[in-house]
Amino acid sequence: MSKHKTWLGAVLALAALPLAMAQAFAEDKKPATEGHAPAEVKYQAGGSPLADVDMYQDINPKAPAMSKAEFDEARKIYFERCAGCHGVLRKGATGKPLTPDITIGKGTEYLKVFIAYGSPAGMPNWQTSGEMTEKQVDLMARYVQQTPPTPPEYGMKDMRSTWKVIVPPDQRPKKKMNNYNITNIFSTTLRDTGEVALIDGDTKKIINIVKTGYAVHISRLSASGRYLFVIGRDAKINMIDLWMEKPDNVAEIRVGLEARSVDTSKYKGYEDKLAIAGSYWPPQFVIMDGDTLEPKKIVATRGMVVGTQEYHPEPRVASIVASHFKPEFVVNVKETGKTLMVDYSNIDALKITEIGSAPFLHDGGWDSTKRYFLVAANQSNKIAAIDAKEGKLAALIDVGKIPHPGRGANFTHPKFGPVWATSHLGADDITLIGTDPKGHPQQAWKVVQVVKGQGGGSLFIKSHPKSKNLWVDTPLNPDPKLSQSVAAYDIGNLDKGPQVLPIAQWADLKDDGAKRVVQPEYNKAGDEVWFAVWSAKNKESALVVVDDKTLKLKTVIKDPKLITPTGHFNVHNTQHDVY
Ligand code: DHE
Repeated sequence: MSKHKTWLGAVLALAALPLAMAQAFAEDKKPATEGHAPAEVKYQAGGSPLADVDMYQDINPKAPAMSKAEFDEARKIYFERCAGCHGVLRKGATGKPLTPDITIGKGTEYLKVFIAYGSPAGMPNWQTSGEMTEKQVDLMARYVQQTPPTPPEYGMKDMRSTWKVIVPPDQRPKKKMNNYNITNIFSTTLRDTGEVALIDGDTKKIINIVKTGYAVHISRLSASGRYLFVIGRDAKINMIDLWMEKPDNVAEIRVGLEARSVDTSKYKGYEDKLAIAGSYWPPQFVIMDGDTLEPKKIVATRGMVVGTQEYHPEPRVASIVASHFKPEFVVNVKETGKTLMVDYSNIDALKITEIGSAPFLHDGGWDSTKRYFLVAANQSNKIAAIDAKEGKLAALIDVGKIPHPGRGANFTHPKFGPVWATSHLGADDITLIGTDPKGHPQQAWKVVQVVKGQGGGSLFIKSHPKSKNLWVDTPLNPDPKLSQSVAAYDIGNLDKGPQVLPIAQWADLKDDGAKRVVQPEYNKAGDEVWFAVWSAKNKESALVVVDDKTLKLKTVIKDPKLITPTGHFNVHNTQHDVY
């Protein structure tokens, strides 16, 4: 059934509701998710590891009755399906706030309709899409009227109890013990098995499959390129030593209950000294020892939102990068819209410069000089350019709907000089921003060109200093033709439009299914581009390697162990922030 029809159904059903409820509904026509693309809503509504965590719960006498078993089932569904948009404490993020002061007034019948049929603003139609039963919808309608259960805090004692040094530094190799060209290894996320595949970029052979956290998210490299850090959504960090005969885990820790980001110190004199991870829950970041992961300093990110200066109880830590200009970590806090420049030169007297831009900060990357960090404030449709040298906001730039750059792409535009580019989840725009205030002051921090992409639902864009191409994926576009292909643009002639490569078709997989083509990533030499063809857990997936010069298929990497590959991170390019 189309979204339109389901919405009509909802309106008809609403007509049967008492007048007061319908009025409440009419006043409620501007939900927080207004205008959000279905791709974006689906993307945010990923499962949270908090589903299985014990939480404090009080009883609200005004809320409808629920048995303990019903409450537990509903809580699990909430954290698996709803928390990504509505927030852990239901205070609202991409989705509307769902706190009892709002929901009790609306009542169970109203809420049931909303959950079952969704809204044109982006709330999924959980029942009519078949994803929830009528019984589950009733359960959820009653659940969101209860006081939101609060997950526990997670401090130093908890971290230390999970911290394991598997191979202590003095027992690790003194030199590289393998013959791999480790600078060209790829760390590929195997999302649903909680593992990464380490793949030799030269031979395309799997070196090792390493156990990591749940729904593993990203990999980052230490400044020296020796250690690989992997973080799972369950906030588990694995530290892998690439010098070992067979690279494997040497340390691990759980830094929270839910997380997405990790990085390590890269400033001269601090190489490999410290690591940092940010968590979604609790809202905080932790600085750790760079060769053992021993937790040293935890800093909360709760505080005021930029602009409104209202308190937010759960500002999640999104992207983190290490500055090349100062001994600083650049920590981007989603809900408050603040970038924290965390000076790690003395963590006992920590100095933090707080730079406000716009909510909700998500992902981003350096410009080609690595002085400016460009981060997407995705729900604000803006890119914030942070000047890491001066420690201030260089500019806040309006772009298309829901920018999602990954780390973005840097290249020299034939007319406008150095630019950084982002694609979008909610629009088919590829937006190019001038990044050279000295050489091209007219263009600096301005949108110099918007190139037409294949469609919305894009997550990642990539180029390489040695390449003449710009690659843009569209894995969340509802049209399989787009989600299963990738667009390659000639940087010298962007107006010509892209050459579209049928990557999923080239993978020649034996099963049907989503086969989303996700995240272009270059090899070290910059002459190959790797893509994941991401199928469901029980279906065949692959990595497809394309020749960057000829745009022809080079290799397909298949293995029964390559289950749900998504992101992949080349050691050299990740270590040196090349993109
Ligand atoms: Fe990601 C980066 C959060 C869903 C693949 N993702 C990031 C970053 C954040 C983030 C904050 C930046 C980390 C950094 O740079 O330090 N991602 C989230 C979510 O909150 C979200 C929307 C929902 C969720 O439940 O996690 C989400 N992400 C996804 C996916 O569904 C993707 C496509 C597949 C997967 O593996 O889960 C996905 N995210 C990635 C990848 C990167 C990433 C590959 C790193 C990009 C890069 O080039 O650095």
